[in-house]
Amino acid sequence: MKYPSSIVILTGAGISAESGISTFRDPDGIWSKIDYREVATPQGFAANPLRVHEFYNWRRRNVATVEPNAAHFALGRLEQEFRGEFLLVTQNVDSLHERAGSKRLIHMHGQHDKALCTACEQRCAWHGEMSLSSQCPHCGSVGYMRPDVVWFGEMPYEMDRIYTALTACDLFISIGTSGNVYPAAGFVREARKAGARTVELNLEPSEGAAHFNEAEHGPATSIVPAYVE
Ligand code: BJW
Repeated sequence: MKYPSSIVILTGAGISAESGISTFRDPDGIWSKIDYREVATPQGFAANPLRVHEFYNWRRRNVATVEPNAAHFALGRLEQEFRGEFLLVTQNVDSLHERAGSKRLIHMHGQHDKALCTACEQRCAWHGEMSLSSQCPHCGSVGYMRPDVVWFGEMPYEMDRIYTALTACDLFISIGTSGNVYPAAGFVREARKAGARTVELNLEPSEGAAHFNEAEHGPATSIVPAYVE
């Protein structure tokens, strides 16, 4: 294989699974126990904001107890050592990539350790519990805070930057994502249109498996370090 000059990597919940964070659509995943319409849509938040706060408070507490794994660290080292263009796009709202050293990183579905004020539309760091009486540190409004995450029906973040990188990359690697959620699930086709080599590293073939030139199947902590190092 020709040495790549520009790499885009997409990650999903599967890369954090071995750190102890649940995926969404695996048999014991979050959506097998909780209706996504109640906790991951603007309509669910409007109907029952307390339920949504409780869900993300639980997720925040859980992430505080886990560590990045060998796959996160392998991507951190790859970014440091790779001499070309590099962009890591994660759908995950946890902070395990940055804790493993990743810097050129986009959280396209937001971050649960950030909050968004729906009154003034400013963002801020948020590490503790969020409740109906949470106050915005910018405008002082009470009761307008929400987790800074992207729910179904909302526009994922930094799409222009992501598509620009996809159309210029010559290697696209998708790691630990089921390929069910758009627009992320369509990135492999964008990268192929741009002439990139496309690689899937996942426990099992994803929904978009047919669009990849190459695939390795197995746990991320084994196949990611083996592939990138
Ligand atoms: C392992 C492993 C191990 C396990 N090692 N692997 C067509 C085009 C555009 C949009 C749509 C469309 N059709 C429908 C839509 C709308 C919708 C959508 O996609 N719906 C589908 C369900 C059909 N999309 C949206 O609404 C998005 N917005 C949008 O489209 O705006 C308009 C727009 C259009 C065009 C261009 C640009 C914009 C927003 C989607 C927001 C998703 N939000 C969530 C919640 C975020 C906050 C939170 O975390 O709570 O994001 S839902 C959830 O799914 C979360 C994830 O990031 C996302 C993806 O899940 P992921 O990461 O793939 O996890 P799993 O569980 O599905 O898969 C895990 C995989 O890992 C599995 O394959 C396992 O095998 C594997 N695995 N253990 C390696 N140890």
